Amino acid sequence: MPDRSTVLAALRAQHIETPSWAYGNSGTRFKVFAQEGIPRNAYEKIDDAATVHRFTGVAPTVALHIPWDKVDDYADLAAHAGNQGIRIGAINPNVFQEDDYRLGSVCNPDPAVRRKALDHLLECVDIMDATGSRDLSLWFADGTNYPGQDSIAERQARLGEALRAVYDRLTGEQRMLVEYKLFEPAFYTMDVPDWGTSYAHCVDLGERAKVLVDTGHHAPGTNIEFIVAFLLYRAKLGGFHFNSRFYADDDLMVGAADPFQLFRIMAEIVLGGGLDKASGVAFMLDQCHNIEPKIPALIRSVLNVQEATAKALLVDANALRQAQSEGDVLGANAVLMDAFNTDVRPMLAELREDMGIDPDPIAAYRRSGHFDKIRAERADGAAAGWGA
Ligand code: AOS
Ligand code: ZN
Ligand code: ZN
Ligand code: ZN
Repeated sequence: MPDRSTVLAALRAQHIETPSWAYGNSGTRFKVFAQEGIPRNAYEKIDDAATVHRFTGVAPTVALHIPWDKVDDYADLAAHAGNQGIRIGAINPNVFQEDDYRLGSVCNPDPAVRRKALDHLLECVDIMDATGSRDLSLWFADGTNYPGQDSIAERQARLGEALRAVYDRLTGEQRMLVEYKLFEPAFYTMDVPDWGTSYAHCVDLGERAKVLVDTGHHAPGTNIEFIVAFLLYRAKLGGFHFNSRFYADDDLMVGAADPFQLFRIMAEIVLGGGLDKASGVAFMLDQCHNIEPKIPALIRSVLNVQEATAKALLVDANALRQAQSEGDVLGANAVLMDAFNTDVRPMLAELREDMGIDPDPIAAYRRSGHFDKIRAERADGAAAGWGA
C-alpha cells in the first residue's frame, strides 16, 4: 500500500486554481441570474478566491480573464492578492466578445482583425510580467458555421502564425497553454477542435507550449484519461480546466456528474508523475455557478478534486504493475477499484486539521457568517457578471 505520509504530503502540495469568472454572476444564453454578495470588481473577486483558499488550504491562486478583470495597475492587483495570501495564476485573454470577431480572431480572414487579436494576446503577456503569472491560457472561439465559409487549412496557417508571435514573446518561466473545444460557438468547424490539433501546434512551437484539457470540451463518450495519459507521456500536458458535464460544455461543478471519470483522470496523473512539481501540470477550474452560491460551490469543487486525487494516490502502484505484468486483468482492475471505493474523507479531515483549517470546509464557511458580511458590504454597486 502507498505510504500514508507520502499521500498526505502530495495532497498538501497539490494546488487547485479557481477562476475569477466563477465568482461573478453567470447564466445561460437564456438568463443570467443575479445573486447577492457578488464581487463588484477584480479586487473583490480576488478576495473571494482568497476566502476559498482560507477554507480549503489548497487553492492559493486565481486565474484572471482580460478584459473582464481589467484594472489600471496589475502589479497593484497582484500585491492585493499577496496581502490576501494568494497569487494571480493563469491569464486568460478574451478574443471572442467583440463584433470584430464575428468571423474569428487570430484565424479571421481580415488581417486587421488578426492584428487586433494578436495585440491583445501580447498585451496579456505584458500583464503576466506585471502579475508574475506563469501561464497564458489560450482559448479561441474561432471557427466556421457553414461548409465552404472559409479555408480550413488557411485558418490553421493564420493560427500558427499568431501562436508563434506570442510564443516568441514569452520569457523566463512563462508558458502558453492551448485549449481545445469540439464545438461552440462555431458549429461546423472549430479551429482548435481537439487535443490533436492543439498538440500539433504545441509541438511546432516548442517546449513552453502545452495542451490545456477542459474536461467539458469533448464528444460524449470520449476517453479523457487516455488523452491525459498520452499528453503526460509526451510531456505536453499543460493543465486542466476542470468542470463536469451531462451534455455539452455545461461548466458544472467538477466531480458532480461523474466522480469516477475524475478519479480515472487523476489516477493517470498520479501514475504518470503529473503531481510532481517538475511536470508543471496546472489544476484549474473553469466553471459557472448559475444557480448555486458561488463561494461554497468553489469550495465544494476544490474538495472534489482533492478527494479524487486522494483516491488516485491510494492506488497501489506496485500491486498494479505486478498484476499488469502478469496479465492479470481482473487483479489490475481490482487495484484501481479498491482505491476508488475507499472513503478518503476521514484522511482529508485529518490533513486539514494538520494544516490548521477546519476539517469540514463547507460547514465552516456556512458557520463563518462570511456570506452575510459580503452581502451587506456589496449591496450597492454593480455586480460583476460573466463577461464583465
Ligand atoms: C470556453 O468554452 C473555454 O472553456 C474557455 O476556457 C473560456 O475562456 C472560459 O470558459 C471563460 O469563458
Ligand atoms: Zn475552459
Ligand atoms: Zn468551455
Ligand atoms: Zn467548460
